[in-house]
Amino acid sequence: MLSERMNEALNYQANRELYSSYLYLSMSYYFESIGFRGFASWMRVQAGEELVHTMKLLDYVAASGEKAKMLAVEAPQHSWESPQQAFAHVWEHERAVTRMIHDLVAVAESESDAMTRKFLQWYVDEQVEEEESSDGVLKRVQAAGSDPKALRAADEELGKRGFKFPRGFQMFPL
Ligand code: OFO
Repeated sequence: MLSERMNEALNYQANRELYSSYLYLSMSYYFESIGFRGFASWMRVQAGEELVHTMKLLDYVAASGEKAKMLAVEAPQHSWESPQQAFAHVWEHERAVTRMIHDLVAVAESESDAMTRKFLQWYVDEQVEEEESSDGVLKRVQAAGSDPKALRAADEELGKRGFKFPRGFQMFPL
Protein backbone atom coordinates (compact mmCIF):
# COMPACT_ATOMS: atom_id res chain seq x y z
CA MET A 1 0.00 0.00 0.00
CA LEU A 2 1.22 3.47 -0.92
CA SER A 3 0.41 6.78 0.71
CA GLU A 4 -1.61 9.14 -1.47
CA ARG A 5 1.39 11.45 -1.79
CA MET A 6 3.70 8.59 -2.81
CA ASN A 7 1.15 7.25 -5.27
CA GLU A 8 0.77 10.65 -6.92
CA ALA A 9 4.51 11.24 -7.04
CA LEU A 10 5.11 7.85 -8.72
CA ASN A 11 2.34 8.40 -11.26
CA TYR A 12 3.74 11.85 -12.01
CA GLN A 13 7.24 10.44 -12.53
CA ALA A 14 5.80 7.81 -14.88
CA ASN A 15 4.34 10.70 -16.86
CA ARG A 16 7.77 12.41 -16.98
CA GLU A 17 9.37 9.20 -18.23
CA LEU A 18 6.72 8.97 -20.93
CA TYR A 19 7.46 12.57 -21.88
CA SER A 20 11.14 11.60 -22.14
CA SER A 21 10.15 8.82 -24.52
CA TYR A 22 8.08 11.26 -26.57
CA LEU A 23 10.93 13.79 -26.64
CA TYR A 24 13.47 11.22 -27.85
CA LEU A 25 11.04 9.90 -30.45
CA SER A 26 10.67 13.48 -31.68
CA MET A 27 14.47 13.74 -31.89
CA SER A 28 14.57 10.43 -33.74
CA TYR A 29 12.23 11.71 -36.47
CA TYR A 30 14.12 15.01 -36.58
CA PHE A 31 17.37 13.12 -37.27
CA GLU A 32 15.71 10.93 -39.84
CA SER A 33 14.41 14.05 -41.61
CA ILE A 34 17.93 15.50 -41.91
CA GLY A 35 19.49 12.23 -43.06
CA PHE A 36 21.20 10.95 -39.90
CA ARG A 37 19.80 7.45 -39.59
CA GLY A 38 22.32 6.34 -36.96
CA PHE A 39 21.45 9.22 -34.63
CA ALA A 40 17.76 8.53 -35.33
CA SER A 41 18.25 4.90 -34.35
CA TRP A 42 20.11 5.87 -31.12
CA MET A 43 17.18 8.12 -30.19
CA ARG A 44 14.67 5.40 -30.98
CA VAL A 45 16.46 3.02 -28.61
CA GLN A 46 16.47 5.79 -26.00
CA ALA A 47 12.72 6.36 -26.52
CA GLY A 48 12.15 2.61 -26.03
CA GLU A 49 14.12 2.62 -22.79
CA GLU A 50 12.07 5.53 -21.47
CA LEU A 51 8.87 3.65 -22.24
CA VAL A 52 10.22 0.77 -20.15
CA HIS A 53 11.04 3.23 -17.34
CA THR A 54 7.42 4.44 -17.55
CA MET A 55 5.94 0.96 -17.34
CA LYS A 56 8.27 -0.17 -14.57
CA LEU A 57 6.91 2.67 -12.39
CA LEU A 58 3.29 2.01 -13.33
CA ASP A 59 3.74 -1.74 -12.77
CA TYR A 60 5.02 -0.96 -9.28
CA VAL A 61 2.03 1.30 -8.55
CA ALA A 62 -0.40 -1.36 -9.81
CA ALA A 63 1.38 -4.17 -7.93
CA SER A 64 1.02 -2.07 -4.77
CA GLY A 65 -2.73 -2.24 -5.26
CA GLU A 66 -3.04 1.39 -6.36
CA LYS A 67 -4.34 3.03 -9.52
CA ALA A 68 -1.81 3.50 -12.32
CA LYS A 69 -2.96 6.81 -13.79
CA MET A 70 -2.18 8.07 -17.30
CA LEU A 71 -1.68 11.83 -17.09
CA ALA A 72 -1.58 14.15 -20.10
CA VAL A 73 1.74 14.40 -21.92
CA GLU A 74 2.67 17.69 -23.53
CA ALA A 75 4.06 17.98 -27.06
CA PRO A 76 7.85 18.00 -27.18
CA GLN A 77 10.06 20.24 -29.33
CA HIS A 78 10.08 19.14 -32.99
CA SER A 79 13.34 20.43 -34.36
CA TRP A 80 16.81 21.50 -33.31
CA GLU A 81 19.45 23.70 -34.90
CA SER A 82 22.07 20.98 -35.17
CA PRO A 83 22.92 17.46 -33.96
CA GLN A 84 25.05 19.08 -31.25
CA GLN A 85 22.09 21.10 -30.00
CA ALA A 86 19.84 18.03 -29.91
CA PHE A 87 22.40 15.96 -27.97
CA ALA A 88 23.02 18.85 -25.56
CA HIS A 89 19.27 18.85 -24.98
CA VAL A 90 19.42 15.10 -24.13
CA TRP A 91 22.19 15.72 -21.61
CA GLU A 92 20.33 18.62 -19.95
CA HIS A 93 17.12 16.61 -19.93
CA GLU A 94 18.78 13.65 -18.22
CA ARG A 95 20.25 15.91 -15.55
CA ALA A 96 16.77 17.28 -14.89
CA VAL A 97 15.37 13.72 -14.65
CA THR A 98 18.07 12.84 -12.12
CA ARG A 99 16.89 15.73 -9.94
CA MET A 100 13.30 14.45 -10.24
CA ILE A 101 14.36 10.94 -9.18
CA HIS A 102 16.19 12.38 -6.17
CA ASP A 103 13.03 14.33 -5.24
CA LEU A 104 11.04 11.11 -5.52
CA VAL A 105 13.49 9.36 -3.20
CA ALA A 106 13.04 12.24 -0.74
CA VAL A 107 9.26 11.69 -0.83
CA ALA A 108 9.72 7.93 -0.13
CA GLU A 109 12.02 8.76 2.77
CA SER A 110 9.73 11.37 4.25
CA GLU A 111 6.80 8.93 3.98
CA SER A 112 8.95 6.25 5.70
CA ASP A 113 8.21 4.02 2.71
CA ALA A 114 11.14 1.59 2.78
CA MET A 115 9.80 -0.59 -0.03
CA THR A 116 9.41 2.27 -2.48
CA ARG A 117 12.80 3.64 -1.45
CA LYS A 118 14.32 0.25 -2.31
CA PHE A 119 12.42 0.09 -5.60
CA LEU A 120 13.66 3.58 -6.56
CA GLN A 121 17.31 2.60 -6.19
CA TRP A 122 17.10 1.10 -9.68
CA TYR A 123 16.22 4.58 -11.01
CA VAL A 124 18.99 6.24 -9.01
CA ASP A 125 21.52 3.84 -10.56
CA GLU A 126 19.97 4.15 -13.99
CA GLN A 127 20.34 7.93 -13.89
CA VAL A 128 24.07 7.59 -13.22
CA GLU A 129 24.27 5.59 -16.46
CA GLU A 130 21.94 7.96 -18.33
CA GLU A 131 24.07 10.98 -17.43
CA GLU A 132 27.29 9.18 -18.30
CA SER A 133 25.98 7.96 -21.62
CA SER A 134 24.41 11.29 -22.67
CA ASP A 135 27.59 13.13 -21.70
CA GLY A 136 29.71 10.68 -23.71
CA VAL A 137 27.50 10.93 -26.78
CA LEU A 138 27.39 14.74 -26.58
CA LYS A 139 31.19 14.90 -26.43
CA ARG A 140 31.43 12.49 -29.37
CA VAL A 141 29.12 14.64 -31.52
CA GLN A 142 30.77 17.88 -30.39
CA ALA A 143 34.17 16.47 -31.36
CA ALA A 144 32.84 15.83 -34.87
CA GLY A 145 31.87 19.52 -35.08
CA SER A 146 30.50 20.52 -38.44
CA ASP A 147 32.89 18.34 -40.44
CA PRO A 148 30.53 16.23 -42.60
CA LYS A 149 32.88 13.21 -42.68
CA ALA A 150 33.35 13.18 -38.91
CA LEU A 151 29.60 13.59 -38.37
CA ARG A 152 28.91 10.65 -40.70
CA ALA A 153 31.38 8.53 -38.72
CA ALA A 154 29.65 9.49 -35.43
CA ASP A 155 26.27 8.74 -37.01
CA GLU A 156 27.43 5.28 -38.04
CA GLU A 157 28.93 4.61 -34.61
CA LEU A 158 25.84 5.66 -32.63
CA GLY A 159 23.60 3.68 -34.97
CA LYS A 160 25.12 0.46 -33.56
CA ARG A 161 23.45 0.94 -30.18
CA GLY A 162 21.21 -2.00 -29.28
CA PHE A 163 18.20 -2.25 -27.01
CA LYS A 164 18.21 -4.21 -23.75
CA PHE A 165 15.36 -4.77 -21.33
CA PRO A 166 16.31 -4.33 -17.67
CA ARG A 167 16.82 -7.61 -15.80
CA GLY A 168 13.50 -9.00 -14.55
CA PHE A 169 11.35 -6.66 -16.65
CA GLN A 170 8.76 -8.35 -18.80
CA MET A 171 7.15 -6.39 -21.59
CA PHE A 172 4.97 -9.24 -22.90
CA PRO A 173 3.05 -10.96 -21.48
CA LEU A 174 2.28 -9.35 -18.13
FE1 OFO B 1 14.26 7.51 -17.67
O1 OFO B 1 16.02 7.85 -17.87
FE2 OFO B 1 16.22 9.09 -19.21
O2 OFO B 1 14.95 10.28 -18.75
